[in-house]
Amino acid sequence: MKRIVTIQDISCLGKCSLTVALPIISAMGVECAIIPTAVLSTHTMFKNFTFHDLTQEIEPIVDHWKKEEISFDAVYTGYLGSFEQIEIVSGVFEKLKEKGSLICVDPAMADNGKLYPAFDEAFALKMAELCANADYVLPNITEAAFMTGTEYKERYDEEYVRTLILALADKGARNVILTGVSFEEGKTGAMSYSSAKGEFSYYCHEKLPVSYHGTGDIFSSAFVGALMNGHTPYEAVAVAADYTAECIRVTLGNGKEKWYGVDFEECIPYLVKRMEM
Ligand code: PXL
Repeated sequence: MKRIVTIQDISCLGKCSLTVALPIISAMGVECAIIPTAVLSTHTMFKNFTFHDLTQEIEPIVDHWKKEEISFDAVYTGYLGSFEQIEIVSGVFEKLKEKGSLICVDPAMADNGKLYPAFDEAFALKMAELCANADYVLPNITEAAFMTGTEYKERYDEEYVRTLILALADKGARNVILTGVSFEEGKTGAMSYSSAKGEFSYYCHEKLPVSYHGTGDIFSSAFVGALMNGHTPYEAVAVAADYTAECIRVTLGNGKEKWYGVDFEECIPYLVKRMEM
């Protein structure tokens, strides 16, 4: 069985970060070790959330694993809370990276043209440094714009998207998967770029009329799970995109608030079937 480790916070309620990565990756038949970077009562879109930092735990956990000679097929990072955590995680990549292990970075820090409440532009540039060491980076357009100092555009063409991706690839990321890329009404998808091949590819599907919180985490978790199941990067993007869209479709019918997150649990049977296609 493949084994990965994901490094991100536990938002105890609100369906994002570790509470989605762990069940999704496990359901895909991949062992999912975790390094929780902080414990919050909810994600930061709720008011009055509690926060307990676990930065000091990260290195001792990794050092223990090194002594036990544990290895990982992938290291996948999501929401990180501070400059210090990014620095530490960058060192963790060095410690845990072995021949063939993949580094996947989701710079979960912004959406819809805005940084999440805890972050500023300097933080985005620091996150870009972490992305430079990654095999796969999985930003949305807002995150890619902040990390490359590019103007965020709500309406754009293919040239804008390619420029954004190339700017990230130039910083060192080996593969860029830009999510939420839409060129026509009613459709959305992900534009991927491989630096080694110098090739772009685009996977698109139906765009549903609502966007829910936490769907970036769902996409990245399913992408990592599909890669670990031997899918090509293009197929892994397709699995992740179709699963995310299915989660949104199901949640729409359930009448939930959009900041709460999607009912990804209901779609796990779909994900498992979709992986076999
Ligand atoms: O879904 C990304 C995410 C993860 N973790 C925390 C968050 C968010 C987005 O707001 O606040 C704590």
